[in-house]
Amino acid sequence: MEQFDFRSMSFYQIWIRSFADGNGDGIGDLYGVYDKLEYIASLGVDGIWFSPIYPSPNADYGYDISDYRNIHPDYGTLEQFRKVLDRAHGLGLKVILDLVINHTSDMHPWFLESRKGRDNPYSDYYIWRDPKWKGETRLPPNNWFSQFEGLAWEYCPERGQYYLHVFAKKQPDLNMDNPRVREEVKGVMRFWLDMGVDGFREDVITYISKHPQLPDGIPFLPGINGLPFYKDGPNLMAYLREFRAVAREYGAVQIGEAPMTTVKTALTYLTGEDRVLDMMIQFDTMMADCIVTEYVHLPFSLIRLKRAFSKWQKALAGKAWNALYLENHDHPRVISRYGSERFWRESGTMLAAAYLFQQGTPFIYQGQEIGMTNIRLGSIEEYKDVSSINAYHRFFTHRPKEKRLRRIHQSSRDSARTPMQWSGSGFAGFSTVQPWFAVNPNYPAVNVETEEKDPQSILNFYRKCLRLRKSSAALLKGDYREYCPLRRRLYMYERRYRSECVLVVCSFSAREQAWRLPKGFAKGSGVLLLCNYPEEGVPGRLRPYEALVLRFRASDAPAGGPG
Ligand SMILES: [Ca+2]
Repeated sequence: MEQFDFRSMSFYQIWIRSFADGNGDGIGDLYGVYDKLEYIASLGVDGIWFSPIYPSPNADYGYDISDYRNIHPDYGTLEQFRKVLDRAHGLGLKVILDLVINHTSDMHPWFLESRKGRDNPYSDYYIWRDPKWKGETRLPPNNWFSQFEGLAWEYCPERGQYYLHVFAKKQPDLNMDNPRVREEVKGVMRFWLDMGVDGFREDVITYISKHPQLPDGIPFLPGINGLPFYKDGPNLMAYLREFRAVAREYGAVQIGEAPMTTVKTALTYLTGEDRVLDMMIQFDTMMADCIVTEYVHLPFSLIRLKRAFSKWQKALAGKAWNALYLENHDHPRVISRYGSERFWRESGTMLAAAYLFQQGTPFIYQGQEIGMTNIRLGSIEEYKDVSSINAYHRFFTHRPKEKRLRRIHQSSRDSARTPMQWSGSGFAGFSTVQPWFAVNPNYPAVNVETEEKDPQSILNFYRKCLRLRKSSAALLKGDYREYCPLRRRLYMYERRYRSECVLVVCSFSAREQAWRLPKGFAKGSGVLLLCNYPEEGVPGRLRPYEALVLRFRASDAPAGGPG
């Protein structure tokens, strides 16, 4: 079946537990989602990506699945999901589910069987290895660390073997080399595609094929020392081809999450006759204020961000398609990172313009469109996320508590997981009872209801941007070109298609700064399509975090191909 036109679309990501509580138990659910579908459609997006909604013990909030073919009882039922799906389709929204097949929950029936012994039908569904012995001491099969907590191996006395978990202990890695496991994956895909789901976002999909020997990793790289032996493994392409064949029958779209991937590697999956993925979620644009993960913090560098933006824009140009995002459930809020909480509205709107007009399909994470910011909880006990809690207890333990907590404030994924702020009333209108997780105290000012009424709000700016993107061939399919890449506080890029040229100018500064049209643009010929300040400014000066979007005829713009 032919694929739908995902390139002209944009998607809204729902992390359901914190989106909207429809049945009054303090937990977001599909009843709440159902009630908010009109709101989502009103943003101008064309689809929804649901982070996992399946049964899960929530060791990693849904990314530890215990049943691939059902809905978590906290979130509703299959029947309610069908209602959401039908209504979403009725509103013209595609629905994409998270496919998490690198690992399951340790409570998945497959694992419960697998751990029992070496001779049952599920014995080889996971990656089991014998211990290494050093005299009387039992050691794990290799020195890999888990990305979430401690070593990547957990001993199971029942089997007398270790199982591999690249993430949390309660997330055993599936053995994708077992053809039966791959058949299970295909069965799961068909189950949801038959129901009418339009595609999948595939969690850490580049990790599913492990090096057959599982050799020791570099010892001094905590967290990711085994990465070279489980990322882009020898059989990955073959397995992705198998899954692609299923998706192709349905015209389903596949978006692969690929931590630490390079453009060169990404292109192998995104191009060629047997293109196995439609888009990839790269992490480079999340690294402008950190190294490898947010927990290793650096001051924000616009140069680094621009380099990441332009690297992907150029490398994929004419060959493949980008997935654009600045936020998701795995990263702190972008205003608190790359913008300014002091210039909250200005930087929140500017950041929208900085990425929504690039080449690619934009993803907007729940709450991003109203400018939600990081939460700063008073103690580590109030945090919920396994990786945040582990980072606090494991690293920099010699430092005073306040400093360690400040690091969590900066880096925790939990900042993306506070309840969605719908209104200024109790619990931010998310629920009628105490929500499962802390509400950001800024909700009386930052919420949907207030921003609906304000034409200058971040919310309405997102709407304007998405509408503009849809109406412009240059923004949808034009070439990308960056100007003044060395300016430390200014990001300027152009999109051009045939006679239309759109120039996007973004200030990343809390102060006024000078700017001028790049050489070759005819002065006074640009039409201002969008600005994030209500009043007109002074020519040649950008106000704090100002964003301008200007349209030119290509004949009034500099010649030359995209640089
Ligand atoms: Ca609920």
